[in-house]
Amino acid sequence: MGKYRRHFTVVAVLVVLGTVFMDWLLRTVLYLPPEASTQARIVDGLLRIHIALIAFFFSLIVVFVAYSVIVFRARPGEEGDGDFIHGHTTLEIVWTAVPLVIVIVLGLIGARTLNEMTAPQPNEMVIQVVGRQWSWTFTYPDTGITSSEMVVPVDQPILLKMESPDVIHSFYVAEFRIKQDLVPGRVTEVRFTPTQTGVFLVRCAELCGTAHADMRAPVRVVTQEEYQAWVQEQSAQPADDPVALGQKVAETQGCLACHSIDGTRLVGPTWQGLFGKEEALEDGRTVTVDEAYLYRAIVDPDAEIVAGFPPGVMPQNYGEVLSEEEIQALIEYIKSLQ
Ligand code: HEC
Ligand SMILES: [Cu+2]
Repeated sequence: MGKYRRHFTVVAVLVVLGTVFMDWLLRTVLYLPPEASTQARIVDGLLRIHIALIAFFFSLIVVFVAYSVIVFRARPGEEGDGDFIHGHTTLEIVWTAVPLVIVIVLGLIGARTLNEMTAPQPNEMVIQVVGRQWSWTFTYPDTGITSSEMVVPVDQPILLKMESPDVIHSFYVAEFRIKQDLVPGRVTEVRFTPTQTGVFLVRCAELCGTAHADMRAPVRVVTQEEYQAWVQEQSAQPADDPVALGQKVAETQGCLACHSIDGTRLVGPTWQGLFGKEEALEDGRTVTVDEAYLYRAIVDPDAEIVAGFPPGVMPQNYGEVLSEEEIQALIEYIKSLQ
């Protein structure tokens, strides 16, 4: 060791400098979206610890290798063998114990972070979330409001209870740093407390089929007053206007994720100009679109398949989940889209 002291000192200094540089570099190049929830701050704290450790080990390894290659290289004419070293018990104990301690400590910090993120908060607001192929619906049990966008007051602790009727989806809002799977047959939960007003985006983070990439919904974080105003506005829906009700149902049941109302071809046929049209079917027949056809198309989608569109994609259970009034309202809404 004695004759290498100078080398070790130089290497130690280089490792420290390398760590500081790498830590700075990683924090600069790794783009993180704004922190918009209490959970975001907690997660980013954990991330910072990890980045510092990554910077240290990267620097440790690269500096040792580079220093050895450059300083201890064979000079021209140097033909002899290097020192023969057989094992080093102290070194082996150290490089086993140190990583072990690091992994255990990170595990403990991780567990504490998870606990903090999932801890129940005082006066939580519960929102029921349904994620399906390929849309999101948010229901507020307190007020009975159902919406295709999530609106929440800033600084209000939120508890989401989430369900999926079809396949696995994942609720992910980057600015909140939360991600939680929705698993068919189970209710999964996730908590967050938004700390900034603004519009954020829920994205489905679990590949769930054709229109997975379109499975997005806005989360609007607003002031308490704006939230109250939104609740008023939503509660004052004209329930006796079937077209308005139909539009609402189409938004919240995810119909509009697959059917456009402006002529665009999405996963399913557009609803624009649908009523009264001569529709070509996959089996070669042509039918006139009337109320009875629309009714069948909604409750038993695979009975008649529109030419050029896939069978089995449109959910088969609308006959069970929608009330008769809602189906009639949907038909009125489609009729209004001329
Ligand atoms: C996951 C995608 C998807 C969703 C969600 C969806 N549909 Fe469809 N829909 C389709 C596809 C694909 C077709 C064409 C194949 C067929 O005829 O079944 C279709 C066909 C239809 C048709 C016949 C259209 C035509 O041109 O003749 C109607 C009407 C319809 N859907 C209504 C609805 C209603 C109402 C909802 C919501 C309650 C809904 N759909 C939800 C995919 C979807
Ligand atoms: Cu999904």
